[in-house]
Amino acid sequence: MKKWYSLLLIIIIGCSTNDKTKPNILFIMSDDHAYQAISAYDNRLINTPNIDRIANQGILFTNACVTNSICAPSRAVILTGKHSHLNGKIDNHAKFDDSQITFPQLFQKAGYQTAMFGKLHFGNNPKGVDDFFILPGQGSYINPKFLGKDKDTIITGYVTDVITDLTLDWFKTKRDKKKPFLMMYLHKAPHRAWWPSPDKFAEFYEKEFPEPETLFDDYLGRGTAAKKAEMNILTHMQYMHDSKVKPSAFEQMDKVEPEIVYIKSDGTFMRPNAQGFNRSFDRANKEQKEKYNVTLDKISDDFKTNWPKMNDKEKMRWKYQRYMQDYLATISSVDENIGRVLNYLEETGLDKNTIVVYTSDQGFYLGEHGWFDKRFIYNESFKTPLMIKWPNVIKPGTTSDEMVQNLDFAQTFLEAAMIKAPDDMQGKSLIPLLKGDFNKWDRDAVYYHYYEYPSVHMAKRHYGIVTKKFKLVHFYYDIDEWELYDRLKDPNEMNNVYNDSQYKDVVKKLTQELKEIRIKYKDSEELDKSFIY
Ligand code: SGN
Ligand code: CA
Repeated sequence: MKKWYSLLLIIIIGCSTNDKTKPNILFIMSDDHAYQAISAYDNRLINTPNIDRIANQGILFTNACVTNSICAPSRAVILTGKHSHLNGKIDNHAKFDDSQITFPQLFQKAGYQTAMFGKLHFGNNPKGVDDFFILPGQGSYINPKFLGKDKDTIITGYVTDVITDLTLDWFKTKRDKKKPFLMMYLHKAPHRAWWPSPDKFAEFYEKEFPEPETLFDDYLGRGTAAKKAEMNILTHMQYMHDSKVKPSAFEQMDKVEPEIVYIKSDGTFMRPNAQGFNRSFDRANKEQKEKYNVTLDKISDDFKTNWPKMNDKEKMRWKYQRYMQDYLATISSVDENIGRVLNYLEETGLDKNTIVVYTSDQGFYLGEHGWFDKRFIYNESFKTPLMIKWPNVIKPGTTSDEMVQNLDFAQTFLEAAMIKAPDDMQGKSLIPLLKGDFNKWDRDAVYYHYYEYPSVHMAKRHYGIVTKKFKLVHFYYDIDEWELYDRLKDPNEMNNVYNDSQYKDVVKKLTQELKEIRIKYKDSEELDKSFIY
């Protein structure tokens, strides 16, 4: 009998120690989710009650940002804890060197059970995960294909639901209860071309959204980079591919407009945008197509009737509404599906010892400055949503405006799991901020470096330093221009004050700090040149 008691005691102590000492981690990341489209940050566009649960029960970061605002590079920074110039994945095209240590490998080695479902964007064999189903490259919204550990598969359904089903199925049938887990639950939505589920498509088509103040920005207070970028909703967003006007709607139009049809050098014209539309829509089966068609036909009818009468301002407004209807509809699915996973954790009691993180691989423009897409160090693309809940550690309802980056995630998770971080990781663990030890946080500035140019959207190469108050940027490669923004006085970043004499001292001080931070993170002009190809 005595033996039994001691054994029971050992088991109880063993379990509870394990519970307390090794938290589970649920890392949720979406692709291109703007903080403007999360009600915990801003409720003008959409309500996201489930994502908000994470912020309400934990901490919300209002100055969280990325080091390089583009998909695959951001993911490489998160996995390695190193800036792009050191991990080598400077843009979406560079190869990811998978001989590098990534944080999931360290978790796996330390006895965690690890899994990954959804969009990684590179590689077909993610290292350090016991189980995975990842989308090949960008993946598809409708009936997506997945690369699996044992075999590849195509799953019928809408991508956000499917990724969640895979995640929940893993929890229910594969989780090893004796081990803590690291789950990487990675959404494809709301990436371009913003295909919602058929139901959300119909629901959101009926809605109208407020326009941002700077929708009609003429970029006069800015430099060459903003003027030359190809991400304007009026000029660069495509009627078929993005606004989802059916290709057939154009065939019935008697006028050929250069902005919707490309004239080839031999005088014939083609409809390149139809390819994008078809690539997504053709994946739908008969039943799905019928559902989508109800809304698609409404869009096409509206377009055919009204577009010929519209001036440029009206076209901009029309495209903006179409954009928001679809983008936000995809977010609504993300939010509901996150709710399913959070509910599961609560129902099983797993929530008590699980750190839940919600973030995006970068921010996104929702019409601010007339733009969609990302890439720039300017606010909407530089900042990214970040909220973390950790019961009994993070005080519910905390907000922090500290300058934190996706570079910090690896070291934060490793410290939470009491795993030693490699010395060459370049971030800073956020644990003091999570524990409310705000005076133990001593970072004033972060470093940023974007490379992918020339490329789609033509955002020029640049690097810069950002503090809570200022942003100093150097555009280089084919131009040599400097910009300074006063983040507090000019939150919309309408005026470059680099040459304003009032900011002479700020420019001097920040230029020196930028030099120092480049040295600190081991970036240099030589490296800049080595990445020019
Ligand atoms: C595609 C998109 C771009 C987007 C890049 C990179 N065009 O090329 O708008 O900037 O991906 O996105 S699309 O017509 O194919 O939708 S990233 O998130 O993968 O970096
Ligand atoms: Ca992205």
